[in-house]
Amino acid sequence: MMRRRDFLLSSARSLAAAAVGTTFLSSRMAVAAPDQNALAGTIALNQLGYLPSQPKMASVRGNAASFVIRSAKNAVALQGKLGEARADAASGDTLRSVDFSALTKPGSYVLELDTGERSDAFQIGRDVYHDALRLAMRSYYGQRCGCAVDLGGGYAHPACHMSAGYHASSGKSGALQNHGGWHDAGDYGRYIVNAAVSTATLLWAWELYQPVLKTLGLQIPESGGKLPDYLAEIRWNLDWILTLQDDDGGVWHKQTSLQFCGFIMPQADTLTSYVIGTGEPAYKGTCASADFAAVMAVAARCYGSYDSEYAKRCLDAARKAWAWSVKHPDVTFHNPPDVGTGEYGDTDCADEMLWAAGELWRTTGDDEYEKFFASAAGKGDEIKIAAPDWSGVSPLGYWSYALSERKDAAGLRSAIQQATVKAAESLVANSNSNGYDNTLTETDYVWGSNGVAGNQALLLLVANHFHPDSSFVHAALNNLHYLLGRNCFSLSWVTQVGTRSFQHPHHRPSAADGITAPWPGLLSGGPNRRPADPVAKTLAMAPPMRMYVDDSGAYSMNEIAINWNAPLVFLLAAANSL
Ligand code: 9MR
Ligand code: ZN
Repeated sequence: MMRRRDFLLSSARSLAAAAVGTTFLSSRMAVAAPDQNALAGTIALNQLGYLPSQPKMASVRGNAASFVIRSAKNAVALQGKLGEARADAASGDTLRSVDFSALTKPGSYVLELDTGERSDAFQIGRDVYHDALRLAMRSYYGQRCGCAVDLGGGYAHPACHMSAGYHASSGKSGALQNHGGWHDAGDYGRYIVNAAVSTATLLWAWELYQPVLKTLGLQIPESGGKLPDYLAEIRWNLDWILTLQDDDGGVWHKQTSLQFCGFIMPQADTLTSYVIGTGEPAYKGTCASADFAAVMAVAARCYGSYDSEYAKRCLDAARKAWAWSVKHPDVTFHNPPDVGTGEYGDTDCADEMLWAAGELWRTTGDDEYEKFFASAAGKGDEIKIAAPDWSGVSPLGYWSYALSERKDAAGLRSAIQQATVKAAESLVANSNSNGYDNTLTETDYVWGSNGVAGNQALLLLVANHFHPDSSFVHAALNNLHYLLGRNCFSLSWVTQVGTRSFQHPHHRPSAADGITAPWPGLLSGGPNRRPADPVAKTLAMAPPMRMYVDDSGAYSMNEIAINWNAPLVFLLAAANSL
């Protein structure tokens, strides 16, 4: 749960950012501080549009007083007044809202203000988010490592990172035959902690929104095989995760090069990809092993009806990783001295253990796991629920326990549900108290704040599962609207989704492929009130939502990552199930 505070960001990382294609970077470096206000328009709404039966709200900066919604034939479909002006602290904007929920007829529309300003066209329809779901999920195929990838449109690369070896910190030496998994983010590293959380989030979406995900076509090499595309794509990552388990059951922390490579295509990165460990016995780490146990326990549930042998393999691996974690409950990971790639450092693995126990119990019903869970869990009011993230996974443990249909001998289910509902209510209150109606508070604008928005939506949707409440669903959808354009930049933070989407992710293939538009379906990390890279640090300090720039060098604001896309897929799966 506790992150290692690594304020000293690896200099290698900064160098990597500086290695962006020279013309591109030098032209950008010639300009002074990037202007984070430059992107703002006047109307901010979900650029894809809205579901017919759900609320439809836009936020407007400036002095408009009334609006009309025009149909594709320019007819007035609805008209009305804007809400009272209110100051929004997160952005510094003064905003009025436009409520056009009364319009339910499917079609293409434009929002027009009495000031003459018009939005881009948006849709009302039941399938408005279907393509976004497909692209956000298909982006994982684009992140595949160790095989050729071809998304079409030139977004392609031959097999990458095939040469692997054991780093001395792993307790082993020599070469290793393994490849696969998903590149973590804009870099080409693969990290068990983050891979496990991301993969489990996607599998959770499968468990809750299966009808929509079962038929989702992803055009991947496995399409047409025995698994639905959704599970086939996820299996690609599970298979690599399995290779990082040692014979004794423990799991190494990560597999990366020693330092980040430059801004080159993956196949051009010939650095050896090392299995990296803690540098001293037992070499594997507790957080990685417990997260591994958790995701493999989830996988055992999801794949059983398609491939019972694979499900058994996942469960056996989960049990072994669990046993190792119980024997080694507090082996934390820090980068060895010669390694400068992402750390995913976490000094407390108790929440990872709780999560693994919850998932293993849900999958198997074995006493051992329930006993551990009951003794590690808070009781009653002590159960604190907040949105999960890569370093804080206790909510996933609690929810897994509470979602199980097994007899609740420990008597915790209702306390977990109540704590979750309480957390959801406070997110709804946040959403009601700011001008863009998202659930973020000012301190939530951290590195990966768009992932926070996604995970808060996930919390709301789980709460809605325990205790159906339309305000939970509305608040979750508000975060989708925020990510797709209802924000202070009127920018969609998903590449190639929406009419004005961000263009310059910190994503090596997008920068190095010679194609102008970035790879599709990727969620930007988003605003970060604590700039932590050389480009971000040139920004003028501003309210937290404004601490963002669409620049591929700004990795603390504009990187993409598998753990941010996963709650987006979850949210889109929910939105497509309404
Ligand atoms: O998402 C991580 C964020 O919470 C941390 O503050 C940040 C700095 O340690 O690292 C982020 O994770 C990065 C990882 O270390 C390497 N791959 C890219 C990830 C996203 O920026
Ligand atoms: Zn690769």
